[in-house]
This record gives sequence, structure tokens and C-alpha cells, in this order.
Amino acid sequence: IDDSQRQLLNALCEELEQGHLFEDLSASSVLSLLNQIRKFENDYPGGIFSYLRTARRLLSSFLGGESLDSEATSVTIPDCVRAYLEHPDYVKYEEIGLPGLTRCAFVLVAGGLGERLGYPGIKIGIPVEITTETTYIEHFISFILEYQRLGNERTSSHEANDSTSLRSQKLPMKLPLLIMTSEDTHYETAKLLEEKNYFGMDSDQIILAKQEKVPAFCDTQARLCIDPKDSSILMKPHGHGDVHLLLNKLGITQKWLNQGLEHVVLFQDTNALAFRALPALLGVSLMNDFTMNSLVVPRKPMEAVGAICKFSYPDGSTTTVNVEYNILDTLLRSTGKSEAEDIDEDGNSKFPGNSNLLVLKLSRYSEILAKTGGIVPEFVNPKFKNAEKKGSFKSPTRVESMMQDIARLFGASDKIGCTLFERSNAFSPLKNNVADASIKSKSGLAPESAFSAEADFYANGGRLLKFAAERKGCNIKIGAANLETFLGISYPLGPRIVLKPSFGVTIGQIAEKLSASSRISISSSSTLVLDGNVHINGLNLDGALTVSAPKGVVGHLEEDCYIQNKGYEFSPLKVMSSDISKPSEDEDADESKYSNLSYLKIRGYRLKCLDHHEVLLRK
Ligand code: UGB
Repeated sequence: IDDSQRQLLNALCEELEQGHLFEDLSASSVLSLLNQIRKFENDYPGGIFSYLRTARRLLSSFLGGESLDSEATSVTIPDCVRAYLEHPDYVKYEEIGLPGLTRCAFVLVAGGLGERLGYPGIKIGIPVEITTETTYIEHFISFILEYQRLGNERTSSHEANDSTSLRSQKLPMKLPLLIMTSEDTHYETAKLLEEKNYFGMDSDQIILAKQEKVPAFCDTQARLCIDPKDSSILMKPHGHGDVHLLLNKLGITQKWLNQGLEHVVLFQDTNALAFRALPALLGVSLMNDFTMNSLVVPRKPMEAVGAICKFSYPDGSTTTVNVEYNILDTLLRSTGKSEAEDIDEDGNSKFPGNSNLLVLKLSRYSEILAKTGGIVPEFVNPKFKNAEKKGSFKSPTRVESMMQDIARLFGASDKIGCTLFERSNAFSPLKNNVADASIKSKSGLAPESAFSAEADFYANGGRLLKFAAERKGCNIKIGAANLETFLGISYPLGPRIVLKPSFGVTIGQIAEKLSASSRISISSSSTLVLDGNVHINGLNLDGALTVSAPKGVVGHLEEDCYIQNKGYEFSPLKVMSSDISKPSEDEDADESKYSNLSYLKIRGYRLKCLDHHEVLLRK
């Protein structure tokens, strides 16, 4: 042990009261713990000293019944901008937001393993839907690449028209995507991206930044614990708030600013609808000059979705921040109200739900990161062995952080907004395993399962197509959804409509692809995939149809196209019993192959392709 190690050991034993860690340890074991603690200095500003100070402060506040919001004098419903599809300004929001999207950096938090989901791999590798089997990561990247293409198209048309002034504002050719991974997801994420050639992005366009875990403690004195598995200090995840810390450490926001980028979009790993809502969300940010804008949706009282609240403070200032669902009711009760009181005529809580889709103004965000080191206000959530909340915890706990709490770091001059979307148009993540989803579905809550996320994805495609067509004056009929049940989860499933971003990322762009005089009819059991610059002059579909136009091609589907075939169906997976594991017939062999696929197991069905029609349009 050298001098600096000895100093650290002394400080740990005396100042930080962690002597128990080193009792009866060999010199080499002491050394390895010291090295682990030294390494932590790279991961957490101020290292173990700062971490334990924070832990003790938070534990003492927790025991005293204080929370992050104890100083607030009132908790009220925040003012949200409404961005329902039918809202008269919706299309305007999108039109304003779209050019802004070509000046965004994208940050995906994908460090969570999704224990609640019970899927063996990384969540971004799961298909959003099984019609085209597009995975979440491919889906996200395809949207970003489309924004990028639009940006580059704009730059080149500006350059053609004006070779002087706009040339100096040249837009970035590549929109960056940073993915926060963790020990649990890093390797698989890197492997998937490499195997799939970065889904069309350049490899240097994607940055992987791994979040590290923080030391766990087992009592109210914040005494660190040893992991019985390998005798190291037990480490646990610090939460998605780490994303700010990592961005700051990489110094990347300054680089993005220098490249001419103006906003950062932070998004979670399994909400496919987020990118459909993004143009309008950014439009609202730009129109209101918001430093931060959160996409919010209606939520049921007590539902496991954070709630956005407005806090007022004694000095007259206010903030708009997320309060987690497990503390909202207690917080409201402390102000003499309850969650159940504040409900609207549809039975939704008046406190809207946080979807963790955040748009931040890059210049202010970068300043805040530099000022705070990217540490958002943290919290502890210990569970005690005894009811008096004394002594040891049921299991070791740690300091945690959430990315949405970045709102708490901005100042009075920053406008923090939230924009309310219909849930069906903006938020349908994949979070729950089949058993939990089935319970939720039976109690009238969103199941947030693979089936519901897939069904909502198709429904959104249909809704956007219908809305765009009606604005254009087309005559459009889309078959109604029917309640389907797979593995105990009942959910409405309508025609399976997949609109690729290349077909349009806004209502305006989709409407451009439809001719005003066209009649469109899609039956309830149909499947329609539209990919590329495909123009529709009329369509009557009862079956499965894919229409695509390769890059650079403007294709026209023949007038009054009529397609009828047996199409595709969702077929329930056969539960494999021992006798089926030795299949004697081809059909059984096929079924057993499907039943073993994890992405189908979490759904309970597979795609049966009975018949389909494919049109590849050329110039
Ligand atoms: N994530 C990380 O990248 N690292 C981590 O350490 C943890 C998570 P969850 P959570 O939108 O429905 C949030 O676990 O945290 C990533 C809000 O707090 O799915 O329980 C992870 O990979 C809550 O207010 O969500 O709850 C994923 O991409 C609520 O609104 C993302 O962080 C809820 O999301 C979210 O992680 C919601």
C-alpha cells in the first residue's frame, strides 16, 4: 500500500466510518477495495466522499419525512400546451418543429435491463411489430435518418438558391445519436449495431456511453456493503439521471453546439410512438421558447407513471417537475388534497403523466451541465426491515437519480413547459411481462405489453393516414378495431398499418402522398405497409399489401388499386407441452420453432402469412 492508498484507507475508516469493510482482510483484498473506490472517482464527481455525504444527507431527510419538494408552498396542476391531433394548431406545430428536428442531437437512455418485462435480451433489439420485424433501435434510427435527409435536402436547395448567406449556416450532415448503455446492456447493444451495420448510420454518428453503478449501503449510517459473490463493494444502478453526468463528462454538448445543433431530444427505449409526436413537441418548444419541454399524456390516478406538477415557493417562484407515482398521493395529502380528488370527466388524473420524452434547448442545457457537473437532485428509497424505519434495510439501497429531474436545475428565467398529447398518439411503451400486463388490462389500465405496444403502433399508423387523408379531402374508410386476447391480455387490434418514416414524418408530408380525389378503404383485418415516396391515388384493400419505392424514386400506386387476398393473421402461439417437443408433423415442428422465440413469447402470437401482394414502384 503506497502513501496515497494509506491516506484513502484512513479517510475511509475514520472520516467516512467505513472501517467494517476492511476488518480481517488480507492486504491484497484491501488493495482491491481501494482500487474499486479509486475507480469510482472517475464515475461520480467528488468520488466516494461526495457520494457518501449525499447519501447521509438524503437518508436523514428521508427519515425526517422531507422530500425534494418539501419547501414548496403549493402543488398544482401544470399549464400544458394541448397537442391533440384534432387541435387546430397541431399541423402548425409540426410544420414549425420539422425544420428544428434537423438541428437536434438524439440521446437514447437504454441502460435498463427491463426486469419488469422479463425479456432475456436488450429491449432495443425487440421488434416493435412483427409485420416488418423492425426493432426499436432500427425504428428510432430510421426516423433520425429521415430528419437528417430532410435537413440535407433543405441545405442543398438553399445552397442552390443562395450561395452566400445560407452557406455559412450549413446544417450538420449527420445528426448524432448517443446511446446510454450500462454493464447489463453495453455489449449486446454494441454487437447489435455492428452486426446490422448501424442500421444505415455512419459508425461515428453513434456514440455509446456506459453508465456505471454506485456503491450500495445497508443502513441509515450509509455503511457500504460487500457483494458476497466476489467480495467487492456491492454496486447498484444509479438510474437514468446518469445520462446528464455522462454527457457532461464527454463534453459533447459543446461540440454539438459548435456543429450548429440547437436542441437535444432525450428518449426512452421502448416508446415507438415518441418519434411520431416529436415534430409537434419541438414545434411547441420553438413557439414558446421553452428551455425544456416534456411530452405528457393523460394518466389514471395512482397509475405507475410519474406525474408532472407545478410547485410554488415562498419567494413567488414556480417550477414544473415530475413527481413519481409512488409519492404523489402522499405529497398531495400533505397539502390537504389527494390524488383521487383531482380527476377529470374521463377518470384521468388532472396531473398529466410523464413519458420521459424531453426536448432541451442545447445552449442552456450545456451551461447547466457545466455549472452542475450533470448531477441532478438525487434521492434514496430505502425499504426497512422494521416499521419504525430504524437500522438495517430489507436489502441494500443506493442513491438514485432520474433524467427528468434536470428540470430542477434550471432557473427562474427558463421556461419549463409540458405538452399534452393523446396517449394513443404518443405513448405506448413496452414495460410489463405478460402476467403483470394481464392484471393491468383487467383493471382497466394500459397493459404496456408487447401486444398493446404493437397494436397501438398500427392504430397510430391508421389514425395518421386517416387524419391526413381527411385534411386532403379524400374519402377514407379504415376498418374498426376488434378486441383480441393473447395470454390474458385483451386489447383492440385493427388493421395493421405501418407507415415508414420515408413515407412521411408529419401530417403534411403524409397528406402530400395522397391525391385529393382518391378513395381509400382498408378492412379491419388488412395489413398495409407504406415505405418510401409512395403516392396513392386510390386503394381498396382487404388483405396484405406492401408498397415501396426505393430511395430517390417517386412512385405512384396505380389509380383505384384493388387488392384482395387472404393476408396475414396473428396466430396464438401453441404452449409447448412435452409431447409437442418431439413433433411428428411439419406443422408442429414449425410451432415449436416459434414458441421458443423470446420476442414472440412475450406476445403470445406469431404472424401467419397466408397471402400477400407486394408492389415495388419504379420511376
Ligand atoms: N434506464 C437507464 O438507461 N438506466 C437506468 O439505470 C434505468 C433506466 P424504466 P422508470 O415513462 O412509463 C420512468 O425503468 O424509471 C432507461 C419514469 O420515472 O422503463 O421506472 C431505460 O432503459 C416514470 O415517471 O422507467 O419510470 C428506459 O429507456 C414513468 O413515467 C428508461 O430509462 C415511466 O418512466 C426508463 O426506464 C414511463
